[in-house]
Amino acid sequence: MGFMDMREWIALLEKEGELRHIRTEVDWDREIGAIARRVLEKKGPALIFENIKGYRHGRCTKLFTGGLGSRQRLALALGFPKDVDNRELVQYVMKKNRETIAPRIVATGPVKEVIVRGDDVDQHDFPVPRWQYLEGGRYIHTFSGIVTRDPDTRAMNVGIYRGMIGTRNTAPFLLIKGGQHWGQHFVKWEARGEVMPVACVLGWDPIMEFLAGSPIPAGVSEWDVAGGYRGEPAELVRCETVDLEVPASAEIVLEGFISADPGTYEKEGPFGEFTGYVSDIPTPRPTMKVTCITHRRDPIFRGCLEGTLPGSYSENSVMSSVQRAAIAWNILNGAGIPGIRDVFVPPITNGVNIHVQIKKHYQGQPKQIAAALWGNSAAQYRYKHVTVVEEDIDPSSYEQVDWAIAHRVNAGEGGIVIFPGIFGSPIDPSTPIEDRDVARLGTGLWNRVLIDATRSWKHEPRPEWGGERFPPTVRPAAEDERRVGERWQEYGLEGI
Ligand SMILES: Cc1cc2nc3c(=O)[nH]c(=O)nc-3n(C[C@H](O)[C@H](O)[C@H](O)COP(=O)(O)O)c2cc1C
Ligand SMILES: [Mn+2]
Repeated sequence: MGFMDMREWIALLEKEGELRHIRTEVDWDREIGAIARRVLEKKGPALIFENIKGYRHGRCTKLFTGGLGSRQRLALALGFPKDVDNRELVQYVMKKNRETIAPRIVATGPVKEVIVRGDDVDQHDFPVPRWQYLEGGRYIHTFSGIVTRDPDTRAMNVGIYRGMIGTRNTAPFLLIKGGQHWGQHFVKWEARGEVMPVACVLGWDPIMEFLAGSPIPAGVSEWDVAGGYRGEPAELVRCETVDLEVPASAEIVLEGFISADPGTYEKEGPFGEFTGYVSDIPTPRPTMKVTCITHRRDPIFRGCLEGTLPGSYSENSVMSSVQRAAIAWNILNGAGIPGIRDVFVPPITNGVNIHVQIKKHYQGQPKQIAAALWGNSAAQYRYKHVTVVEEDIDPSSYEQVDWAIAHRVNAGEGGIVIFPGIFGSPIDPSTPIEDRDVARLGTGLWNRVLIDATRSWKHEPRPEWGGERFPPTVRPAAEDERRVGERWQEYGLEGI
């Protein structure tokens, strides 16, 4: 299942009643972002803005956002009914993440309808929002697939990394050298004394953002995995000015390069981050120099409002709730851990918290689960708090998980385990600033926590508890529930 391009995806949303056109004039400066926030709060539809102040005419007049802003729309993008359950969707993604179909290179495509080079390049030609009033600029890359190539293997990577308009043809990015795949490429290009070629893809099959926003294993090209999801090769065209390939039916592509010379760095930030907090002061960052822009006729700009708050789930958090669960489950399977029943990532946490449901096979299994997750690079920004429950607890129910935490956790007996000083997110506001110093430490440092909310096997099974290690619950006996159910009307309790 896949879409030819973003227009086909928009057409499906329209048919499903999941899209609104906004034809009233709106300002790219703060107003679009505030509308998008309110629509997320109201669990509303995807939006196309068609009348943006200063962009009534010109190169680009439309902006699309919120396509993956609900679980229902994510299900549609993956070819499922809107009400598919977590486990089914996560298991599909686990399988598809491991399938690859290599892309096909084609001579040309709609993305080449207009080509802009050299002095004609001006990123201000696009209706790029300042999404939030505290942000340091207009964030052109919030939902772009950023393409780079490993100079050794030639494999391409596609990741979502935020970038802001600097000057007409420059864009500083949050480029972290450590865990992120383009960061690993950047280090290799730097070692060669060369600049890193970059292509930024705005708007294509939503599978692109779904894959680019979460870690597919290093060395595996997201273009190949996208082919697996689509069931046919992605059709790519060669870029004009860099040795990279991009989808032939993308809306907009910006080509260029990033130098490791700090003299080329420009200031980036503040930005409203996925945590729901606005990041620190503007910081000098690796900066893309744009050499060429190609786009479709009448292109549609694609961006997202980042940042999750209670009651308002960003596109990232909706995607992460499925993708980060699938990635974790594949890691646990790869580690050979038995008995994994379900994995749930609460969308409000973006995968910083994760709940794993198991059939307990042995004492110490929850610690093995936490160790496997924390030992994987996919844990760079995620899986800070791992909670493990047994099969009688629904991991997607806070109430059930909380009950298990209240009555099955013995913190001093290994129920709470802290793993201090391990690699982690540099953008977590709960981490002291000195532990977020990427320049000094190479990454952020986290104190991770396991909450083992499974019943301890150190407790002796007792005959009076039916051979269990924990006492029976207050639930009535099955036969009593049945009898009462049968006589419900007789009691005069029908309708209750
Ligand atoms: C909307 C959005 C914005 C993101 N911004 C950044 C960012 O600025 N820097 C970063 O390193 N990761 C960012 N991420 C997370 C990366 O996309 C994610 O870690 C992904 O795995 C990167 O691709 P890679 O694994 O191929 O490196 C963002 C994700 C989303 C969905
Ligand atoms: Mn990758």
